[in-house]
Amino acid sequence: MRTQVGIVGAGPAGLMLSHLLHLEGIDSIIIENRSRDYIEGRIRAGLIEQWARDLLIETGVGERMQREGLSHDGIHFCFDGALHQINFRELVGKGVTIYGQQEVIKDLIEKRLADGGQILFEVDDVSLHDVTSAKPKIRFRHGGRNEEIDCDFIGGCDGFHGICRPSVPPGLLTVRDRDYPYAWLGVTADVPPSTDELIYAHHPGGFALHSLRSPLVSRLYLQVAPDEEISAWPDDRIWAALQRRLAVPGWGLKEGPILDKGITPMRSFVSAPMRHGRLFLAGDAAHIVPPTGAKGLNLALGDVAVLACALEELLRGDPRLADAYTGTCLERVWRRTHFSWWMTTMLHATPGADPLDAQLQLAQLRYVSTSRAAATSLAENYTGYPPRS
Ligand code: RFL
Ligand code: PHB
Repeated sequence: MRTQVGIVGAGPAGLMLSHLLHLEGIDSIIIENRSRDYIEGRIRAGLIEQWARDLLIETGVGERMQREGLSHDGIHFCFDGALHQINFRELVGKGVTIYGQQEVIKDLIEKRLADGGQILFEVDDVSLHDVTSAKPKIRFRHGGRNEEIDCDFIGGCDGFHGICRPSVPPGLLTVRDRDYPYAWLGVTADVPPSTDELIYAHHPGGFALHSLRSPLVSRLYLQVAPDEEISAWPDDRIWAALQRRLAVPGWGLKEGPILDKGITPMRSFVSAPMRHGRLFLAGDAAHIVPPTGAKGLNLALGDVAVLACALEELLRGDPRLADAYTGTCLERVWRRTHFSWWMTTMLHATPGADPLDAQLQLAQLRYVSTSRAAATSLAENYTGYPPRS
């Protein structure tokens, strides 16, 4: 097989990269180790920044999101037993959209296939070869056969546990990372949301988040220990903890059947450079943020918006954007890594922390909820801004 850009991974990064390249007349093949059903059903992020929403609409994959996505103008913090609203629209003139990542995936797959794009699902044994030569190759098994894609460039979009980042010789990568001493237990519940906007709760018993997926479906998260087993959390224990952590006089959390539950570790991770020869890493393959700032999906889309322009120029013979790729992306990545770390440390109960820490968290929460200057900074970071390339 031969293509201009071989892409490993059909997550938001890989699919959007392929879509943007197609719009510039550049062909690509995506290989994905899971089935289409699996990736279309995998529940993950739900929050799309305004510029990312605009990008999906402008490039022709935002129609269903415009119909079914929920526009939010702000969020609530819950602490000291009360809700405190931060109104982004009023502060920075922008909002966010709630639309499940798996819905973005479905829309992108449908569009890629309608445009004649090639996505090979359920591939195995993927390996990269000759990435520093002019003729890089991707080898894999598909349908019981050994296959090879010859390409000009490789998009390494295979997420945190993929093979692309480990294909860079270890001595060439600098990694900065932190594992947080907690995880999130996330549930999707068949019950109308009890809130119009997301609620981020700080509570001595641990963080909780009330998000949503539609007018009929709620999405909720609880801070748990990093080594917690899901079997230790039957549904009634989950609801009891959510009721305790989200308790506000005069407001009630509605309960319903839990459709899906899982535990996600919390981690900050940035690896640099994001390019090695003709391999370009994008999205979770290069960096991870804890989900408290709702940045991971948006960062993945930002990387590939930069990468698509860089590859287009490179194929025309101009290397400048490609040479700047790591620097351009990492500037945004570090800003969002900081914001995600800040939200995370402000909102979670750290096991064994000095009582002083809890008071500092509350002081910070009261400050962002009452100071227009502090709230504006939060709003600017939360609603995000487009990548520049
Ligand atoms: P993905 O989505 O992990 O996609 C990588 C794809 O590559 C495939 N793959 C391979 N394919 C071929 N060969 C191999 N060897 C392969 N190895 C892996 C995988 O099957 C997969 O299909 O990475 P990408 O595209 O970089 O996208 C990143 C986002 O998925 C991620 O950052 C977000 O989901 C993070 N995140 C959130 N981000 C937001 O912007 N807003 C949110 O509200 C938000 N909430 C969340 C989140 C992530 C969560 N979890 C479960 C990690 C909430 C949660 C709970
Ligand atoms: C979600 O709806 O899944 C979600 C929303 C906001 C976050 C994290 C996850 O910060």
